[in-house]
Amino acid sequence: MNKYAFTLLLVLFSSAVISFSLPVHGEDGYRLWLRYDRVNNPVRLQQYRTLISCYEMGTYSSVLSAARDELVSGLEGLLGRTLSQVYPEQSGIGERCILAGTPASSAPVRYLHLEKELAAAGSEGYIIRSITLKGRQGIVITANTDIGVLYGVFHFLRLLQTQQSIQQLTIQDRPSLSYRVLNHWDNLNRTVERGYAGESIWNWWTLPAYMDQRYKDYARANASIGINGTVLNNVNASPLMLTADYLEKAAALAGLFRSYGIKVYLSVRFSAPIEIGGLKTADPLDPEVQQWWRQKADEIYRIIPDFGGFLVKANSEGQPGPQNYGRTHADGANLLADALAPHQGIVIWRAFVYSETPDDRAKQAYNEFKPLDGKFKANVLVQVKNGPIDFQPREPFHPLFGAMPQTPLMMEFQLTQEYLGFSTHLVYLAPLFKECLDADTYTKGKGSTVAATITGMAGVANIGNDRNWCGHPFAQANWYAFGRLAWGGSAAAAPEAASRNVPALSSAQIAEEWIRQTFTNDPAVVDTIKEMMLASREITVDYMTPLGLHHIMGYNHHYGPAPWYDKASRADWNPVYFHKADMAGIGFDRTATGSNALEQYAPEARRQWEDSTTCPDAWLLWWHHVSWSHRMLSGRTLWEELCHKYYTGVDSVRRMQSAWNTLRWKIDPERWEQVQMLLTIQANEAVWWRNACLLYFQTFSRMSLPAGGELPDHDLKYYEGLHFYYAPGTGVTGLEKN
Ligand code: GCW
Repeated sequence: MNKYAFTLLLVLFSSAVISFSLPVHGEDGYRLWLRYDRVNNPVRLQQYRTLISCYEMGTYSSVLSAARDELVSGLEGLLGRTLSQVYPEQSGIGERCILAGTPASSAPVRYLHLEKELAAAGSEGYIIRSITLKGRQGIVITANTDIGVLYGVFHFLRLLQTQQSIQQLTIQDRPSLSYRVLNHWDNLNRTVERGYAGESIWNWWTLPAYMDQRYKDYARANASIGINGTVLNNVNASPLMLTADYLEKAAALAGLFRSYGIKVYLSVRFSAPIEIGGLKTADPLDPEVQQWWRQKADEIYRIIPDFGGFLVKANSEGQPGPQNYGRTHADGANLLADALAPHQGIVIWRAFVYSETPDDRAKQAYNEFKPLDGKFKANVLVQVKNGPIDFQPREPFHPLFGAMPQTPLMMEFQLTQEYLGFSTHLVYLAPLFKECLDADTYTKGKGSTVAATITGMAGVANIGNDRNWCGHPFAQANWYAFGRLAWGGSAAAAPEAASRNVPALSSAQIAEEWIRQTFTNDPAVVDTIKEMMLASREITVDYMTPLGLHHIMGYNHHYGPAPWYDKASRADWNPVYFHKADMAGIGFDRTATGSNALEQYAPEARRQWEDSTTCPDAWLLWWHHVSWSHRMLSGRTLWEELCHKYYTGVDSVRRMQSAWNTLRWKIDPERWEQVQMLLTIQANEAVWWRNACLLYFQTFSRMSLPAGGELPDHDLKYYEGLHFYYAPGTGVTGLEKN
């Protein structure tokens, strides 16, 4: 073989190797918002390359080595070149180095004397600064703790990923809430209650020996947005979770997550002492039961020394609880709190309770919990859903916020879109979260926002083992937004936030950050996507549950519209219970003439809703039963407005489709195509919601659909007759009908 033929062969061979070693999945969404592709803006790239040429780390702990790995892989990807590690002398740094560490772990950081700034950073905050030390320029990322350094590293990488200037940095940040926790509703058989992104990411079968790469990437993603806790299993909990075998598995995850500042928590079943402990009772006042929980807690802390604590759903939707023994929620929570207290663990006790009584379901949690304020042990937090019913597309804030001043409260938001189109609808939830967090409870006078009444935030996870984690490429944004809002969504949140020197994050800012990191920094594309995202929640409200309607979806699986449904065994599981449509009108009267749920709010809060002639249209049917010809604030009659909303909702989804179509060649083909297909589903389902709901409500209003509007392509009977086998998220066998 001559020299040229040999060279040719070599070239062919190496290109074959290169093409085989390219990632099999193009842009498949797996990397979430941590893509670290080379910066494609030449001016920025130049700046970054000029300012960064090496790095120095404080002496390693496992957290600092996670920080170093992230910093190096992130910077090398973004800058497109390798960085050298420099080992600094006592008081110096390498030229153009990133210096990361705490004063305790790094001599040059100590030499900078940032004590004053660090005093304000708390135990999780950080400082990022441009510095000059002995004539050498660099950037320092420092904190009081190793985890603060890791958070700082992620912040720094975000600056580069979103192509911000890194000249003259003077950043100081810290979280506004102490507990920022994901709640997985994952079962031990890997089904996920209300999960629409495949199976559970926890492979309980192969744990603890096999540690999937996903577990680490999950931890990285969470740490990058400041999430510091995860509840691994469903609140409808299996008692098996507390057996030695499963605790081993949880311990393996905890061991990995520890390097990312994430504590593991477990949901527990209140009757576990009976089911796995062989006791006759789970009565919280029984000494044997108390001892059983104490021993269980000791056992857990022996293998998970930094275990976070327990999350409990008790006496709710059939779950056992203290009331089975005539005891209160406080008795139940305190039982577990006492067991965890010696280990600094906490109990997160859910307030999502309602029973089969004639009383308005919206009032029950408040009635149950408000009198218990002051009765909980110090390590109990009460976790309250954002609204008084159940994660609907729009609800007023829960009346418990601000009503239990002696009890720390956790906010519970739902990231998984149980009631907002599963993972086939594009719905960006930050505006829903912000609407609640920014609402004024007036419980301590004007400006007592919901955010100011909480100590932590829980998000019901939307994560599964789908390649892109969340099913819909845009559902990732809800995970991202949850973390960012728990970190910095409320300037006013107590008490640490007072020392944050940055304003509260807005939905738009969070969307922009996410788009730039996840899709592209091209400003025109960012704007188009951002506009879609910001409008999407209101659009969904319009085509699903406008004007304060709620809970009118399919029974059990909660898929699609079923406002007619009235066959559930309990009244308050039926859509008809919630909309109360009749010949006279529609809506739930929760004023003094009705259930008077209004009285659970402070007078100033009440005032905005209590009069049907001044109540904002968006909330009207939540609070009032009004006639079909009621005059809305918009000037239309109720029936006209209802039609208008449903029709506008559909039109707006179609506008989202057109907007997306303009991005055909501007983002990667894989995700473009996925979203395009999903938007088609969303558009079809919006039409379905509109037609089914309007045809049904029309049987009461007896008024006509808008002249010239699209006519329903089926009659009401057809919509009523639809049923769905294998709708995801219920864990049912497929034979059950809706
Ligand atoms: O929204 C309802 C869901 C249930 C869920 C319950 C809860 C985990 O339909 O699937 O159960 O809320 O929050 O406990």
